[in-house]
Amino acid sequence: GKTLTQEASVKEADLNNCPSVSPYLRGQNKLVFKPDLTLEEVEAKNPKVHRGRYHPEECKASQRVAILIPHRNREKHLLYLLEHLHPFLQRQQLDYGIYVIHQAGSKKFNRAKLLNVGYLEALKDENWDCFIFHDVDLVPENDLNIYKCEEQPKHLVVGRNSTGYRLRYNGYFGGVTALSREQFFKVNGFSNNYWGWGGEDDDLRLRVELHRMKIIRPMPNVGKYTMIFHTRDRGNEVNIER
Ligand code: UD2
Ligand code: MN
Repeated sequence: GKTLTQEASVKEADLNNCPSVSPYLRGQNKLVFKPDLTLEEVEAKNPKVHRGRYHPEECKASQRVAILIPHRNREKHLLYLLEHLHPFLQRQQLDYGIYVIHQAGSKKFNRAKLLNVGYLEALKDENWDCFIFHDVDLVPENDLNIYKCEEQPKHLVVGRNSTGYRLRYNGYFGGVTALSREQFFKVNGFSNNYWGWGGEDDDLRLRVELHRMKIIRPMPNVGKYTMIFHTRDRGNEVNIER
């Protein structure tokens, strides 16, 4: 007879594709951040997540999506983001993995380089189709904001609470972006040379434009985020040479 693994892979292959629009979406959601939230609670609420990964059991997802989060010294923000992001991604019926890329030590922070590292390391696990480059402090408010890649690079943060939900400036490409494996490869990733705050997001936009790609965005009522309040971190001072 068949072994268990053979049986499982046969079943997986037999699954229908997930519908183009997930039946579990809810739209705009009111976010609540509990000050005493613990990692144990987040884990208990997500029994189907294993080592940061999940895939729908009822259907075959169209893309495998890696979420990359640059991180240092933002434990509370990370917890809030994980609490909201896991159910959010599951409602979208995605096959996903969340990677936290931590910068050790106290030298200048380099968000872009961490994300490059994340891209290369994640590809050792799985041939991910799509990468979401995700600030730790931005929580999506609307699950119609789909965490999948498109024909063109996508900027998911049209607006956030602290800027009246308007685009910060023309060409703004910071916060949360979605590029396919090929799109990110084509632009040769981020620059590794931005130490401290700022500039790396505009640099990525220029790379995208130089390769004649066009940035797309969701509708303003969909691309809404709450940025958890913070001041500038020590070790991430403004890069005056940006
Ligand atoms: C803006 C952009 C961000 C990036 C940054 C300039 C938005 C919403 N975000 O964020 O994408 O372009 O400007 O570099 O416009 N981080 C840590 N620990 C630190 C420092 C930074 O984990 O000590 C990570 C964390 O994921 C954080 C991200 O880096 O969200 C960006 O840093 P920020 O939140 O201090 O900068 P902000 O909000 O101006
Ligand atoms: Mn921030």
